[in-house]
Amino acid sequence: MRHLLHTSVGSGRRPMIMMARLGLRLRLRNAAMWRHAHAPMIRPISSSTAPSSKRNPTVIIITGISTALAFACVSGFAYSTFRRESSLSLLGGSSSSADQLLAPTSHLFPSVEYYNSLDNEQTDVDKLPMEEAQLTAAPSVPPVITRKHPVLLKVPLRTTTRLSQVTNQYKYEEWTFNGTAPGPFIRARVGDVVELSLTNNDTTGNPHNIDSHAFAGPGGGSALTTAEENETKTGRFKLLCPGLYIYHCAAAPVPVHIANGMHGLMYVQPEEQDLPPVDREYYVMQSEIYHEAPDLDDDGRPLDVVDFSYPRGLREDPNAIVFNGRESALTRDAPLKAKVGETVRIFFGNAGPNLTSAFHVIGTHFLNCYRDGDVTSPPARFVGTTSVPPGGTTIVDMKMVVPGSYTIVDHAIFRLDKGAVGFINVSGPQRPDVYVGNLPPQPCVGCKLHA
Ligand SMILES: [Cu+2]
Repeated sequence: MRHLLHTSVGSGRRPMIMMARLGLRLRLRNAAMWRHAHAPMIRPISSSTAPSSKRNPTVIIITGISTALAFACVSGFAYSTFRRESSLSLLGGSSSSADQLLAPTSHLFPSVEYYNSLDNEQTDVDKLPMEEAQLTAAPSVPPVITRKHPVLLKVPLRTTTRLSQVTNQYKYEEWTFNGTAPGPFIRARVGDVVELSLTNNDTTGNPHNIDSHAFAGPGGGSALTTAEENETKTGRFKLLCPGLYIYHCAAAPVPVHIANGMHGLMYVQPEEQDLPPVDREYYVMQSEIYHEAPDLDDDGRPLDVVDFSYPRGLREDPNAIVFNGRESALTRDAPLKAKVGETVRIFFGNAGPNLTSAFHVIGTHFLNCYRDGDVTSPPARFVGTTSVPPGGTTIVDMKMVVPGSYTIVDHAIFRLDKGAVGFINVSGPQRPDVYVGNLPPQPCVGCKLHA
């Protein structure tokens, strides 16, 4: 891979240099041809009539451009410093948490060099210390990994089915990893070797497997981990790339397994500098539910259990779009919590299977937005809404400045009527200097967006 990277860099630069040289040669040749053609018209400039360099229009233009560029650089730096200081000030003055969140991020780049070494080094797995992964169900996230060395990380996953109240109206048979949909959050460190064992306890007879976007190899691990009923399959996967990745079942028919709940998030921390610390970390996964109309009971009344609908999936017409597996998971059942002044991070994934999410939290900003789960490039700053495609992820950091209820939405906003709503309830003292009206706040009648 290093060879490939170097080759691509070299092969990218060489043609550019050759084209630049060719361009210069052509310009010189054209200039020579022009002088030859216009020779009688060109008169030598005597020293008495020659303009000084100050009067030479070319020099004046170049000098002017240079001065303007220098001024732009200096004023740009001053302005960006002013903007950052102003932003920090609005977020709570010299708050250390906001300051940490918005610290320069140039340290993130060495991960690319680390990738080259991981790619080329053979790991002696038998010499790695063994560790059991700490797995958490949404919306919980395992603690930050503080060790500075790779391990053989054991990740035991088990497939089961369960009947769940996925919408306020209907129950539905979910297909789960470790009893939850979405599956557990897996936290690892780049360089670790994940030993993933998949035990299939699904009594319906369906095979299952794991395709993790964090794994390098055909199928993302699916061909090595396909387990039939009551079978366990184990694979080892070296984590070469840091970032936030989706994992999902890829047994046929793949869309059905993903839509039925077999998906989750895996965060691979960079080798050295992880993301800046925050007060709270949460795990939120968006997904769609496609179901048939309910059957009728003996009395002609509709049942409260519904089955998967392949035709609706093909039409990309979900009955429900939900956060963390079911309608009300982050509203009535368990809204996320924070306090005024705290920093909150959401590891967000979009399991799809079909729709791109316009991920947004009403009333706040993503101070850092690690687009596409990329944690080695500098994050976007002060983002309002970010796109997350099916199979994609993002990581966003917020600071909760004003108390109240903040609404997690897919800003394709009709989807709130299909269940894509969650809350972050923030407690603490008011901040009338930031947010105030002439009367107390009053949610509008019938509003689904505000608690
Ligand atoms: Cu499956």
